[in-house]
Amino acid sequence: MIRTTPLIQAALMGASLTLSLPAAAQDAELGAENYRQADANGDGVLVYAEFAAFIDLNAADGLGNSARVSSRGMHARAFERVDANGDGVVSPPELQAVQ
Ligand SMILES: [Ca+2]
Ligand SMILES: [Ca+2]
Repeated sequence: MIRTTPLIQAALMGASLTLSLPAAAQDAELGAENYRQADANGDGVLVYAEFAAFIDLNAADGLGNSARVSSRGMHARAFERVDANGDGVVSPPELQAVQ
C-alpha cells in the first residue's frame, strides 16, 4: 500500500509554478522538480525553511554548489544572497539571477 504524503500530493497537483528554464538542461529540470518539492505550501515562492529544503534536495542531486552550502550549513547566508529584494521569500526570478 502506497501512502501519499501531503508534500507529494502538492507536487502531483502541479501547482501553477512554471520555471522558464532550458528544457534541454537536465540539471535545470532536476532543480525545477526540487523546487516544486521544496515549496511545501505550493505558493510558488520559498520561505527560508522551504529554501533550506531546496538546497538539501539540490545537494542530494549534486546540483551547483548546493552540496557545499549544505555541508557547511550556509543556508541562511545563501538565502540572504538569493533574496535580492529582501522580502523574506525567494522567487524563481531571484534564483535564476544567481545561477
Ligand atoms: Ca512556499
Ligand atoms: Ca525575494
